[in-house]
This record gives sequence, structure tokens and C-alpha cells, in this order.
Amino acid sequence: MSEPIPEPPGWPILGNAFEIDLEFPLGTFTKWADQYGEIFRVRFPSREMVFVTSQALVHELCDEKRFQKGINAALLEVRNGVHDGLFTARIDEPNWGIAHRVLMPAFGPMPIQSMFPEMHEIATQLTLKWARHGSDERIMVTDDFTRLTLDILSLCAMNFRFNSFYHDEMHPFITAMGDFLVESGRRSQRSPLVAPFYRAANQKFAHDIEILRSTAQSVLEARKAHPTDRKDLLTAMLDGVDPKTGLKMTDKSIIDNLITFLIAGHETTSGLLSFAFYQLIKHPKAYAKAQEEVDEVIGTGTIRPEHMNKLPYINAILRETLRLNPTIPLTGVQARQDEVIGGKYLVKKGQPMALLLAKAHLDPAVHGDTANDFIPERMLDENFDRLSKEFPDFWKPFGNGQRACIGRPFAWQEALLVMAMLLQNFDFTLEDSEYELQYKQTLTTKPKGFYMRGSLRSGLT
Ligand code: MNH
Repeated sequence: MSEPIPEPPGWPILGNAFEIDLEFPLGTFTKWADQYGEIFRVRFPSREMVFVTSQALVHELCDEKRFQKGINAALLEVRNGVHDGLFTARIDEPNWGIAHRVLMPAFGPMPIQSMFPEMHEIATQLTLKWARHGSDERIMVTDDFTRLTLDILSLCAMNFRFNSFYHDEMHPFITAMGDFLVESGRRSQRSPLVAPFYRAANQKFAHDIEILRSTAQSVLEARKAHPTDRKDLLTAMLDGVDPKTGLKMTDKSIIDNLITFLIAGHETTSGLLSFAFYQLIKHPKAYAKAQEEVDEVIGTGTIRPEHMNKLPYINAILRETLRLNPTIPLTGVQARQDEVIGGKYLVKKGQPMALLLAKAHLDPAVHGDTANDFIPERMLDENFDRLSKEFPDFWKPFGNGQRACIGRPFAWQEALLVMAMLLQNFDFTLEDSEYELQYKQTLTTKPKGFYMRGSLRSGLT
């Protein structure tokens, strides 16, 4: 016997569409989670979505024998620009498998470690900028972390320098990408009936895609004209042969994936760093511990790759930040067959569903009454492993299974390095001591209106 899935009352045809905060949909979804509990259904004019919000149901939906990644409405729009690139590919599209098998080795421990010097160089550019600005000038935290993550990604992936720290205006590619992502989100909210009336927006959307693709194309052509033995992602894509099919990636698929890496890899990591500094400033004890760890393990000398796995507390801070503030706050799945979940809710084959990570990460069944608190200690390896055994899939900020984040080791090394370098060199405070976290949501979330001041601790290292 199955029970109906709870749902907020809605209007005929329009469903719940009007009740969703377009600036911050996540706010509406978490509100509904508080109201309706571990599962609820939301109806849009032409589709519906079932949200799950508890560790237990997330765990059930992580079973890849029963469920698989679903391409939600926003990702469908992103496909206009990057087609069957890794992030947006449907599960049955052959280019996903080819790109996945060709690229996996490039994200192994040795290749990621070999990117350390270039990550370090860009992190140094950020540190110098903040040092020169001094404590009188406020730091636009999220903007500068976005410059950082974009420049690191493009340098490490394809030896391309945006030099974002040396320009006030962002590179045209970056503006086009930002506008393309925002518009993808808007298009996914628009009814298909009114879409044709957005002529100017549709033209700009097409134009932005053209900028993204022509830039990626010229990077690819430049590399073909000047081959190198750099071990970067572009080399991996050009030279790699898929062990299963014997095929190489096509130029089109390489361009799709170059853009995909820039999209998938920059906002997520810059959001993580922004939230982490917000949490540290709000939690002085954790901040002090993190700084002590850096001072003990690294001191005032140069940060080296060997330091990266000797920073357990900062590691836990990053995990705890992504628990409370997952920069991808929900992921999509669908049932392979008709399924009953939670022992009582019927979901049809193909039914679009969302894992509401931003809520499932706060499950009191896992974390008790401290679920909403920032406590890095619970994420230290031994505690984290114990929690994972008892409550599998309680922490899923990098997604699930074969469609989980391929860039995780890249992002982790980058975030550890940047945290360490900034804590080593600065003392940070809030620009506005009253500031409380607000969110800006596009495909990812980041803090809105968050500014810091940084004063140098001692001579720059
Ligand atoms: Mn990443 C997939 C989160 C950094 C490249 N990433 C995913 C998914 C999540 C995710 C969640 C799964 C989405 C889904 O199920 O629909 N990613 C993150 C977070 C960070 C991050 C929280 C940083 C913090 N990601 C990066 C970086 C790169 C990258 C850096 C590139 C170097 N991510 C990807 C790609 C995919 C992905 C590519 C798609 C993988 C696949 O489906 O095969």
C-alpha cells in the first residue's frame, strides 16, 4: 500500500510556480521541507518534481541500481551551450563514457599534485592583491575568489591565462559564461508558451554561447598548432584513447568539456571558499584552531604539496562548510523503474526527483540537536568515518556514484592551499560586524553582500 506524497496546495495548471522565490528558489524549497518533512512534491506548469530531504531517503536514492542522474530543467538549458559534456550528458549518451574514461586518469593523485605550482602561483596573486590593498580597503570576497578559481582552472586545464587579478573588467569569456548561466536558470523557470517573446534575451543567449565556443575553439586550435608536453586536461583530451571503445574524443566533445570544466569548476569552489571564511569569522574558536594548525605545520615558509594532507582541521572545516552550505544545493535523479521509496511512497519510472542536500545535510537523525551548528570537529576523519558507516550518504556535496564530481581532488587541493595561504598571511574580520549570511543563487549558491577586511600578520611569504 502506498501513501500519497505530501504537497503544498497549488493552483490549477500553474501549480506552485508562483510561490517560488525566483531570486532564491532554495529558500522556498527549504521552507517546504520544514513544513512537509522528508518528502514533498512541487508542481510547475509543465512538470513536477519530488524533493527528498532526509539522510535515509537520500541514501535510498543513491542506489544506482534503482535510480540514475536526471538532467533537471536548468541543466537542460545549459545543454544549449555544452551539449553532452560530462556534467550535462544523459546517462545513455556515449560521449559521457568516452570523456569519463579518457579524463579519469588526469584527475588522479599524481596529475593533481603536478598542478600544485600553478595553483600556488595564482593563489599568490590573490594574496599580493589583498596585501597591497591593506586593511583600509574592503575585500569583495566572492568576486576575488571567483577570479582565483577561474584563473586556476583555465591555467591548470588548458594553459590559458585570464589574468583576472590584473583587470577590473572581467574577460569577455567570463562575462558571457556568467550571463549564460543566469539566463539558463531563468529560461528553466519560464513557461514554454512565453519563451518566444523573450527575443532579445534569446539572441543574447545565442551570442554568449557563440563567445564561449569560439574562445574554447581558439584555445584548442592554438594547442594543436603548438603541441606541448604539458600534462594538463587539454593534453589528456587530445591524446587520450578510451580503453573501452578505442575511440578518441572529437573536437566538438573537447570544446564541450573545456567549457564544462570552467563552468563546473569555478563557482562551486569560489562559493566553498567564501562560505568557509564566513563560517571561520563567525566562529572564532575554530578560526584560532585553523590558524594554529597552519602555523604549526607550515610556519611562515612556502606552502608545499606535502603539507596538504597534514591539515586535518582545515580539511574538516571544508567538509563542515559544504555540509551547511553545499554550493550545489540539490542534485537531480530519476527512477529507472516504478519504485516505492521510504517503504510507502510510489514514484513512477522517470519521475524527476531532487536530493535537497541543503536540507538532508541537516538531518537531526544524524546530527542531533547540533545539526545546524558549525562544528568542524564532527568532520575529523575518525568522526566522519563513523558517521558515514552509521548513516551512509549523509554528506553528498560532490554528488553520487559514477556521476559524482570528477573535479573533487582538484577542488580539494585548491581549497586547502588557498585556505592555508590566506590564514598564514592575514587576520580577517567582517567589514560589517552585523553581517548575517544571505544567499545569492544561480546554478550554485554563494554568500551575498559578504565583505571582509584583512590585515597582514607578518611579512609576506
Ligand atoms: Mn564538480 C559534477 C559539486 C568542483 C567538474 N560536481 C558535480 C556534481 C556535484 C559537484 C554535486 C554532481 C552533479 C549532479 O549530480 O548533477 N564540484 C562540486 C563542488 C565543487 C566542485 C561542491 C567544489 C567545491 N567540479 C569541480 C571542479 C571541477 C568540476 C573544480 C573541474 C575541474 N563536477 C565537474 C564535472 C562534473 C561534476 C565535469 C560532471 C561529472 C560527470 O557527470 O561525469
